[in-house]
Amino acid sequence: MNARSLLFLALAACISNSEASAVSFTPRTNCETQLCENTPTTRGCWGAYDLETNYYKTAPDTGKTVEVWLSVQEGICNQNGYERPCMTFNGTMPGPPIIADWGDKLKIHVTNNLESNGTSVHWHGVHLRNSNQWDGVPGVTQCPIAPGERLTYEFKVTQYGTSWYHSHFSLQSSEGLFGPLIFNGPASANYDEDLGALFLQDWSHSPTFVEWEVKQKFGITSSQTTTLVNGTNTFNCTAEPHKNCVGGGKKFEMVFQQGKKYRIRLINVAIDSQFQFSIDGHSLTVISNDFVPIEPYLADSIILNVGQRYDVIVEANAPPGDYWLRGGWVQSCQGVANDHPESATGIVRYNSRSMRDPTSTSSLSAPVSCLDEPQENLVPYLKLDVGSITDTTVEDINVRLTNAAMFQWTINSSSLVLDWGRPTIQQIYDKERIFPTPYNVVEVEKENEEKEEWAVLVIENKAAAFFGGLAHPIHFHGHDFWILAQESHPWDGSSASFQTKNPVRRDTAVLPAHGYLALAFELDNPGAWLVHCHIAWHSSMGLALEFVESENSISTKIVLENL
Ligand SMILES: *[C@@H]1O[C@H](CO)[C@@H](O)[C@H](O)[C@H]1NC(C)=O
Ligand SMILES: *[C@@H]1O[C@H](CO)[C@@H](O)[C@H](O)[C@H]1NC(C)=O
Ligand SMILES: *[C@@H]1O[C@H](CO)[C@@H](O)[C@H](O)[C@H]1NC(C)=O
Ligand SMILES: *[C@@H]1O[C@H](CO)[C@@H](O)[C@H](O)[C@H]1NC(C)=O
Ligand SMILES: *[C@@H]1O[C@H](CO)[C@@H](O)[C@H](O)[C@H]1NC(C)=O
Ligand SMILES: [Cu+2]
Repeated sequence: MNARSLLFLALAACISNSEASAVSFTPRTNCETQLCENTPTTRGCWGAYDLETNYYKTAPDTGKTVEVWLSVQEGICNQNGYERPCMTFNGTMPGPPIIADWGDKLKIHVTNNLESNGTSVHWHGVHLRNSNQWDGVPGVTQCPIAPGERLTYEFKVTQYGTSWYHSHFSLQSSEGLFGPLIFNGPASANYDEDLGALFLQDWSHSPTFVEWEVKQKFGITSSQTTTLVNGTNTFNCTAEPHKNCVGGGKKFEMVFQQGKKYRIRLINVAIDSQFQFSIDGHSLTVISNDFVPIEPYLADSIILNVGQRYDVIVEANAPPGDYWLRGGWVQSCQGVANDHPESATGIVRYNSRSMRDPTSTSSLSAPVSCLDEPQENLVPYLKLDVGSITDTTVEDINVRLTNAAMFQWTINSSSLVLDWGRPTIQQIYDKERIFPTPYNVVEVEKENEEKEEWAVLVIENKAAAFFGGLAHPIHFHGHDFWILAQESHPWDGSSASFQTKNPVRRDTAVLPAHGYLALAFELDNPGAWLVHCHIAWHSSMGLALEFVESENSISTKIVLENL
C-alpha cells in the first residue's frame, strides 16, 4: 500500500468516526495522522481536522494537558502615566496569555491573593461541555474563592480561536482582572504571523468600586476617564495636574515587516464602551467573530461591542512609514468620554527604530448608532442551520428604582440577585425544585436524548425614554447562539421573519435600542448558564438571567468538594 492510499484510509476512518459521533459529543481519537499541516499558506488545515469539522460535535483529542497557575492580586497600576489601585492576574494588565491547542485539556489553578474580596474566573465564550461547574460564576456555578484559597478549573478545549478570561466577581474585571485566552486551530484565511491578542478598553482613574456607588444612584453618569490599547496609553495631565499623574505612559506599538500578513485578535474588554478599530493606510481581512470562523471579508474598520472578538489579518502593504492604529471610542454609544476618541491610539511602524509620531490621517466616520457589524458580513464558514425548536422564552428589559433610590435593570420585572453561598448548581444537587425568584431561572429541558432540540430566547428592549435608547451587548455562557433576528424596532410577536439558514453565530451580540434580539441555541450542554448584558454596570444592576438546561442531566457531584 502506498502513502497516498494510507492517507485515504486514515481520512475515511475519521469521517466514519465523526458520523458516529453526530448525536453525542465525543472526541475523535484515532486520527492522529497529520493529514494536512497548518502552515502560512494552508491555514485551513489542522491535521486530521479542518475548518469543515463540526466543532459542536467533535474535536481532536491531543492527550495534552496545559497547566497554568494564576495569582489574583492587588497593586498599583500605571498603564498611562496615572497611578491608581488595581487588581491583576500575576501583576500585569492584561494578564498572562493562556494558550492551548484545539483538543487540549486546560488545568488552571487560581489563587486568591486579594486582601478582602472573593474572586472567580470565567472563560468567556468557552462551551465547557459537561463542565458547567467550571464556568466561574459566583452564585451560579460556584462560591467565590475566598482570600488565601485556591481553586483548580479544568476543561477540554473543544473550540478554537480568540477569547479572554476574566473575573466574574462583581466589577473586578474592570479593575484589571482579564487576560488573553487563545486556542490554536485552523483559520479561514492565510497569514504569516500571529501577533496575539489586542485589547481595547476603557479605563477609569478612580477605582471602579468607588464609581459604582455613584453609578447606582444616578444610573447614567460617571463614564470612564480614558482608553487603553492593549493595556497602555499616554495621558495628558497638563489641564488637571494630580499627584497620581506621575508620567511613564506610552502608546502601544506594533512593528510590521513589508509584505507580511499579520493575524491580530481584537477583544473589547470595556466596562461600557463600543470601539471602532482601524489602522490608517491598511485594510482588515476579518476572519472570525467570537469563536466562530467566518467567510473572510474586507473592511476599513470594525466595530466591537463589549465582550466581542474579531480576528483580523492585516497585510503590511503600505509605503513603509509610521501609522496610527485607532481604537476610537464610539461616542454615540454607551459611555460619554471625558477624553477624546482620538486619544485611543497606538502606532504601527515599519521601522522599529523610528521614534516619530505618525502623521497619518483617517477619513473614517464614526457610527451614529450602537449596533453590531452588518449581519450580511458575518457569514459562518461552517454552515449550520437552526434545527427543531422545542422551547421559546420571551423576556423584556426595563429599569426601575428601588426603595433606596438605586437603579436596577430588570428582566420581566425581576432583577438578578444571587446568594453567593447558594449557587444554582448546588440547589440542583440538593434537589431544591424551586429556585428563588431573583435567580431569574428559566428551565429548558431536552426531551428526547436521540434528537437535536433547540431553544429560542427573544429579548425585547422595552425600557422607557432615555433607558430604552441604550443598546445592550448580550452574552451567553456555555453556548454559541444563532441570531434569528436583531432589529431596532419593537417585535410583532411573530417568528415568520426569523433567519434560520446559517445565520450569524457567536456568543455576544447587541440588543439594539428600542428593538429586539432573537437567539436560538441547541440543547446540547446541560448546566446552569448565565445570560447577561456585558456592560458591567448593567449586569451588576441585575440585567441577567440563567438558563437551567436539562436539569436532570447536570452532573454536579464533582464540584461539591469545591463549593
Ligand atoms: C503567575 O505567578 C505565579 C507565582 O505567583 C507563578 O508560579 C506562575 O507561573 C505565574 N503564571 C504565569 C502564567 O505566568
Ligand atoms: C471588593 O473590594 C472593594 C475594594 O477593593 C470593595 O469596595 C468592595 O466592597 C469589595 N466587595 C466585596 C463584595 O467584598
Ligand atoms: C497585547 O498584550 C498581550 C498580553 O500582554 C500580548 O500577549 C500580546 O502579544 C499583545 N498584542 C500585540 C498585538 O502585541
Ligand atoms: C497637553 O495639554 C495641554 C493643555 O491642555 C496642551 O497645551 C499640550 O499641548 C498637551 N500636550 C500634548 C503632548 O498633547
Ligand atoms: C415575560 O413577560 C412576557 C410578557 O408579559 C410573557 O409573555 C413571558 O412569558 C414572560 N417570560 C417568562 C420567562 O416568564
Ligand atoms: Cu446593558
